[in-house]
Amino acid sequence: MPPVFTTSPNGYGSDMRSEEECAPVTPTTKGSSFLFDPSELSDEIVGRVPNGLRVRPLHIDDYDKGFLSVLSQLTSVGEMDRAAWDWRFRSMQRTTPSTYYVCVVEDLDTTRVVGAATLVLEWKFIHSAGSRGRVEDVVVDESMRGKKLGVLLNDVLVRLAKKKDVYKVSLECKDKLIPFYEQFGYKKDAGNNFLVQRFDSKM
Ligand code: 16G
Repeated sequence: MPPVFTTSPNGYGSDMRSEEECAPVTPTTKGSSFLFDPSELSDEIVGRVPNGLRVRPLHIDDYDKGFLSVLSQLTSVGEMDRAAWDWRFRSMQRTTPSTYYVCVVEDLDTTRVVGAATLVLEWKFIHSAGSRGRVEDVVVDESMRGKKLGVLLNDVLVRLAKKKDVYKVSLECKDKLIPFYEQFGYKKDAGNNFLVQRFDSKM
C-alpha cells in the first residue's frame, strides 16, 4: 500500500521542540541536543513525510532510541558506550563550518529511529573554497522497509546538498543498488574510480 502523506510535510508540530532545541546549533551554542540546526530541515528540504513519521537531525538522546541498532543493519558498529557516543556527537556538532548532517526518520508512536542517512560536507581549497557532499550511511530499519523511506532520505540529502552549494555530491554503493541511486541523479563518473585500502578485517 502506498504511504499516506501528511499535509504538514515535515511532521513537526510546533509543540514538539523545546526552545533550546529550536535554537541554532553553532559552536557557541551550549547544551544543544540536536547535531545541527533543525531549521535546516525545512519543509522545502524534507518534502512529504508519511503519517506518523518525522525527519529530523540526529539528537543526542538517539543513543537510547535505536539509532545504533539501525546503523548496525548497514555495517559493523562495534562497541560504543554512552561516554564514547557523547564525545563523538559533541565533536561532530562542534565542527566549523558545519560538516555533519546526520538525518534520521523517527517513528512518532514509538519515538524510535527507523531510518538514517548522512550528508558530510568536505571543505575544500579548490572550487573557490567550496565543498563537496558525500552521502553516507543510508539505512532503513528492516521493520520499515518497502515504505520508500530510503527514497525519502535520499531526496532530503540531495536537496540539502544543493542548498549547501556543494559543487558535487557522491556516494559509494553495492552494484545492485546502482539503479536505486540513479533515480536521485547519481551517475557513474566515467574515467574516475573508487579505490580503497581496508585496515579492518573486511576484504
Ligand atoms: C555503504 C554506505 C557507506 C557506508 C558503508 C559501510 C551508502 C550510500 N553507502 O557503502 O556510506 O559507510 O556502506 O560499509 O550508504 P563498510 O563498513 O564496509 O565501509
